[in-house]
Amino acid sequence: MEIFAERALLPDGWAENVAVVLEGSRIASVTPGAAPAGLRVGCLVPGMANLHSHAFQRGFSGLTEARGPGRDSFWTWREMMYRFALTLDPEEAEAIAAMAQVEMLEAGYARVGEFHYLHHAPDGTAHADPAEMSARIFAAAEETGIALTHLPVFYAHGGFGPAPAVEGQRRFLHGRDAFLRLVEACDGMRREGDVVGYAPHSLRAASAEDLAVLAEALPDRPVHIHVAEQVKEVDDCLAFCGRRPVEYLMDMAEVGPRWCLIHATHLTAEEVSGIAASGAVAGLCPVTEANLGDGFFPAPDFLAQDGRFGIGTDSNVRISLAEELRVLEYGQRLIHRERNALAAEQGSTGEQLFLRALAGGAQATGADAPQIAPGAAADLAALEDPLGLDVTGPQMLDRWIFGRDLAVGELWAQGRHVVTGGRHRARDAVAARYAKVVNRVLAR
Ligand code: NGQ
Ligand code: ZN
Repeated sequence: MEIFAERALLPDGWAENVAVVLEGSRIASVTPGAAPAGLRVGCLVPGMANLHSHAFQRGFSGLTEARGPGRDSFWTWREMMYRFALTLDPEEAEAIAAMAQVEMLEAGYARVGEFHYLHHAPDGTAHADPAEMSARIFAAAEETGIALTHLPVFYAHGGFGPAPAVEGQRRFLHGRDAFLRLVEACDGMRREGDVVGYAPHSLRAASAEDLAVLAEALPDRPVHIHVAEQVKEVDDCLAFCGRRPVEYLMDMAEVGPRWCLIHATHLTAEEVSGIAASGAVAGLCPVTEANLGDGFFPAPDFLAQDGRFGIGTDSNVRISLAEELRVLEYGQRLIHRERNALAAEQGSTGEQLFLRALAGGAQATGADAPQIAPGAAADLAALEDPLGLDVTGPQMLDRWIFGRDLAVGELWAQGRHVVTGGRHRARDAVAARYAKVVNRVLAR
């Protein structure tokens, strides 16, 4: 297929009137200054990887915003989340995942890192096929066309100590051997371009010994872990081992570029430097972190040390790439009472945030370098400006993230042209099935 972009973000900067030819899952050629031919788009940029999602949580988006009897927190939200998680059957989980993926593609994400821990049947026993729930995530990806980095989650304990898991966690649990078999089964489900990593859920759910055994058995894969999201988690870790979560993790594991530290909200200056120097990616989920009352990631210090970050939609309470980047920047503006707080150098804040999140997202999900260049994967998003204002490429990104009017019009994931005119090609069917499923779940 041939695309004609009025402007495109190429590896060495913006170019105009760019012809981009796709062949299968790859970009065959890129020609700036070309004559119009093929599908005309406004502003072509590489498709982003969403590095952290729990797809099933889309199913209760906006439905945990009523205050309970006491003071609500991350932990009271988690109780509600567990109640929802405990009822879903495989078909329902697939329907909800498909809805989330449709919205991700429409938001400009070409790939999702699915941090998947809803493994077993509602009663906690393994399905006849123990990899059934992972297969449902792959099936949703097959339907929606999103590129998948599947991250089966290792979850063995209920807290530091280790403390035993509670009833509400029964669908998440594995011994190490069964978990390794799950990873192997997932390897067999990959389509071209898909990646399988793994994810010890958190330092609460996986011990130092678990981490060491898994690292030995599963080298050379993306490794994701939730860490230091809540103050209580920091306090519990200190009580357990005298060290803070990130400090403890960096001491016991060889945290490097294959690692993605999800949230990493509560950090000392040493921990900020440690993550930045390790080359690991900080997996920031600003919208969910705001929704759950996590706190602020120390982004200015981290970015000043060339720390790498990517964006995740996590709870999927909202699925909007532009909003994630906006909330990330606005949090820092509010704290520091300044503007353009996260731009490392002069120039467009939107462009700088977008490019850094693009690189970090690809690194964390084990994807190819995201670039509009011959031979690269055809992960592409086109931003359309209905007003046709005469502005530069960086201004297009700024208007998309902070302003108004612009939206993702077209999206290709691994060459699959799944979003046209701002809508996913399967949106209607996926949304109708989703609504039916969620109504059924809410009626229980
Ligand atoms: C999760 N979500 O695994 O879905 C977690 C909550 C936990 C976020 N941290 C559960 N946002 O951390 O124990
Ligand atoms: Zn998470």
